[in-house]
Amino acid sequence: MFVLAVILLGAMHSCAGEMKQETSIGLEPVEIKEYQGEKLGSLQDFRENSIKGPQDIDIVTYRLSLKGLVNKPALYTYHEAIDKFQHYTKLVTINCVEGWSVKILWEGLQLSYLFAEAEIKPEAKTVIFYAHDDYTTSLPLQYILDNNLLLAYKMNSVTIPSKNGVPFQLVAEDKWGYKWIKWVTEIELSDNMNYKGYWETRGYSNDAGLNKSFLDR
Ligand SMILES: Nc1nc2c(c(=O)[nH]1)N[C@H]1C(S)=C(S)[C@@H](COP(=O)(O)O)O[C@H]1N2
Ligand SMILES: [Mo]
Repeated sequence: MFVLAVILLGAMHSCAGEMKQETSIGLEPVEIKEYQGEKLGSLQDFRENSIKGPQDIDIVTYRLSLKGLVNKPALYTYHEAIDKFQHYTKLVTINCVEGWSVKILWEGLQLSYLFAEAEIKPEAKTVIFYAHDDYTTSLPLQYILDNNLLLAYKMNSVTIPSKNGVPFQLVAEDKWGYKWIKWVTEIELSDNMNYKGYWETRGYSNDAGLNKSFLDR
């Protein structure tokens, strides 16, 4: 059922007009509005401010790469990644430095399991993420492990729409929105603790803790 929905969604992208009719008959996933008594934000609440605008990713040719300081580099198709690892849900709010925030129920893979599968080398200290729009960011390996960070493919029970980062968006809880990289294509284990991503090289704090100013001083 899920696989079918994804195939139909994929097809919808390429031949919008005809397929739309089909997906609305029972298969269209519905965004949930509440979770365990808590009111959720909506996908409509996000403001699109990505560096190159929404990306159009072909889920059929898409690959997720795990590389760098690992014994077993890996290359997964969308379905391989989703089928191989256990799924987790988390209720987390994303906060953009522009002053808006959205509380979303995220569903995704736990990065620590992808790392375990790739067999991280002891020298690895930092995780660098690369996206389809050439956006990059990084986070300390320890922070990712301590917080069981998710690589999400669903938000509010629907597959992440392309504008919001299909196929994967990082749920970087307790960090400002610019750490929540969308359209993730590559994950590199590195020993470079000073690596700076797109916004970090433009003056935003590399720590990006929500409890601090995002301006690097
Ligand atoms: N690939 C990519 N990921 C990105 C960005 C981007 O420009 N490109 N912008 C970041 C910023 S600044 C924020 S606040 C969040 C916003 O998520 P949204 O675009 O889904 O609202 O995405 C982050 N992830
Ligand atoms: Mo942001």
